[in-house]
Amino acid sequence: MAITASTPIELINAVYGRLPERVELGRRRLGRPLTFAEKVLINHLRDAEGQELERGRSYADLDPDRVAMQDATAQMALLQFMTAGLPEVAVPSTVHCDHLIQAREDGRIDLLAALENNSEVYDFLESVSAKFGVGFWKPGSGIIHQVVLEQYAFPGGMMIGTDSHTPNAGGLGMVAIGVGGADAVDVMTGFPFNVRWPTLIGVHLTGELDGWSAAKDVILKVAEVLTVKGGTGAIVEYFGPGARSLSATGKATICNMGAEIGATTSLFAYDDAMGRYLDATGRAEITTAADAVAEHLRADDEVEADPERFFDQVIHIDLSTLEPLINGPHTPDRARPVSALGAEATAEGWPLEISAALVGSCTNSSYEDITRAASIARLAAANGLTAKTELMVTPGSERVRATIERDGLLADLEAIGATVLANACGPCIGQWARHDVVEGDANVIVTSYNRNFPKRNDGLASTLAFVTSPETVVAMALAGRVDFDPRTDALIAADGTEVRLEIPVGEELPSAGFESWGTGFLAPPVDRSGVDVNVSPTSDRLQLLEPFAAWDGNDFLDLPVLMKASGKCTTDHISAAGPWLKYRGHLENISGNLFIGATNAFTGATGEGKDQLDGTTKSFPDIAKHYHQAGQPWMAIGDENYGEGSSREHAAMEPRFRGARAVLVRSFARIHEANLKKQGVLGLTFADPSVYDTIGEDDRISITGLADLTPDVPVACVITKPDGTTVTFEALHTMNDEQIGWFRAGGALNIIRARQGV
Ligand code: MIC
Ligand code: SF4
Repeated sequence: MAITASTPIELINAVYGRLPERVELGRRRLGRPLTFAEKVLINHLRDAEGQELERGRSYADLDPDRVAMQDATAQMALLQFMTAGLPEVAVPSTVHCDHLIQAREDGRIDLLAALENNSEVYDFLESVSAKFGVGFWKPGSGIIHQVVLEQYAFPGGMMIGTDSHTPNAGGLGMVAIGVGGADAVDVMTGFPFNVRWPTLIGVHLTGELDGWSAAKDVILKVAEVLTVKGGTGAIVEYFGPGARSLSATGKATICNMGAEIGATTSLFAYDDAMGRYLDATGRAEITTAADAVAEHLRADDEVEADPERFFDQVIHIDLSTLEPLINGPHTPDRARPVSALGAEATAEGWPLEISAALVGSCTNSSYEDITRAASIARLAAANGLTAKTELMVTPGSERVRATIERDGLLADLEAIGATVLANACGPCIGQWARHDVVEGDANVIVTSYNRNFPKRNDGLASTLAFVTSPETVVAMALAGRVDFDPRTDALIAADGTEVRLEIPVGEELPSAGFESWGTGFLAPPVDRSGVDVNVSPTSDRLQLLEPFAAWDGNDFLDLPVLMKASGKCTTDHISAAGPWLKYRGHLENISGNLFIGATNAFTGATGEGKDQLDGTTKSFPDIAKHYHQAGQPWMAIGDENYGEGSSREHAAMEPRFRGARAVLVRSFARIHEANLKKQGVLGLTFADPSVYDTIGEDDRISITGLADLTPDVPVACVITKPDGTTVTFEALHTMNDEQIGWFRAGGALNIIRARQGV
């Protein structure tokens, strides 16, 4: 299998070759027409005849066409792969270096600094990729999802990626699912990808976007309707005439941010816009191949005619009536029209002044996005205006960056004061050396990113982050205030004249084509026998993994509650990013961030609680370390949608490493629940959510009957209060037989190892 910088047409022909037959089989088995997502899934089933297909219940074994990993998660994924005893990966896989570049000065200088500061990790990733036959995209080549969209995604394909925004590739009609590293290891070792057969949410789009409304507003609207947990377990399929009116990159923005509603993935059917994007990115042969099977790369006609019959839920959005929206702070489902933000900010006591404005990220840095944003900047500069706040741009890939530079668009943005950062995640994931504000300074930032959890961008709890489209970010940067509606309000130039912004003008694709491309990709060598992978035993960035111990067969008795989280507890709260990203390859060191962002439900404090062994108050990671050293197993309690956000399996591996036996919550986000299962931690939900309230700081909890763990059968639990009284309750789990096996083995990787005989 040659690992190349793009998906070989032979692979696509093989997928399309079996598609008509699989679609027929799917229609026969389900006895009805199919949605597009169903066609793609059925075409990737390992056992298309035998697999149970009960929505929201059956676990399905699928064979994705490829795996993509970004540097911050690839380290742990590949450290796990290394322990599995295989000579090479079983499916085409790539690593993308994008998360570890810190925004400090500008793109060029920051990239050089990153190459130096992260050399040990980059060398590891490059050599481990070379050793096991993985394609390697060097730092500076771009953000994983943008590079995948430009190079690898294809309509009707299926992939997994160790990043929650992998569904970005749904913009090119791919079923692309974000997973933890252990899931990637399954697929890279030749096992199927196992996921719940999804429920289906249909989003019927009519009308066309106009004025200041952008693709971003579609997903901000959907997130407002569905909330951060409304997509859990579902694939969101967009369809209708409005869907066909959107560019492929606009579709990608919408699918990307489907992660924010917890969806398994989101996708659009193949259409002309996708064909145009494939052609523009040098993949006309894929367009030809897709055109030949186009009828199977969309839902059957009956679906669009009568969607309620086929989807579990249908949302109708008329794009012509969609207003420009902005969401935040702290949660991606809190949207309102841009025009209403000023009043809300005043009522809430949020600052009206903006301290920084950021454009780009994997979500919104397409050619179309930047042309729209630059059109605003050009008009402003021509009228003597500059941004009233710091303005930064993170291009999604070197290909986009070089193209927008060539076409003068970066110059337009720089003319109003923008700084162009590296083609990397940067401030989107806390890689931002920010000096203008400190903790406690209430300040507002606006971004065209996707997440706005507290502390995410700059590590400061006092920063309030709002998410909107790139063009609205630029308009707000020019105003320097959130109470500015670019459609109705005027800006005042230095000479006192009033300037009104015009409607942004975008170009879907560069008329002169994309800049040529080629730098940044390293194919693995043909002869890999001489490649050494070095992990220094004294490194503080990398640490080889020791297998976790198998379950000892005993019930979990009298576990202390190390942490009971109140309210939102995302993976950013459980395992912070920013400065901690440097330890992503060192399980022991990164465990120093365990739960530091979580709100202690007993005290309201952040990141600290009571050590039950010595009665003192300590940081959560210190308590975990103490319990670990003392051999004291423990558990954690969480609220709704626990583990929302990132795919980072560190949020499951750290508790596992420190001795957590169970995590008991009101509800889980999908990827995090899967990550806990994979690592052998019991993920439980309260059968009666009100039991959450009865758990006290000094209570102990026993989880019993574990020898008889059975799918669909609740687990019996007992709370023992400090005065000896007890409360019994039931907890639910979603493990099937195979997953119960992972728990018993002490993690799924131990099963792979056993099968490989290591
Ligand atoms: C994110 O956007 O939160 C990240 C950083 O890309 C994560 C991955 C990670 O934590 O490494 C994600 O989305 O999965
Ligand atoms: Fe990177 Fe941000 Fe995209 Fe995550 S959401 S992949 S941190 S740019």
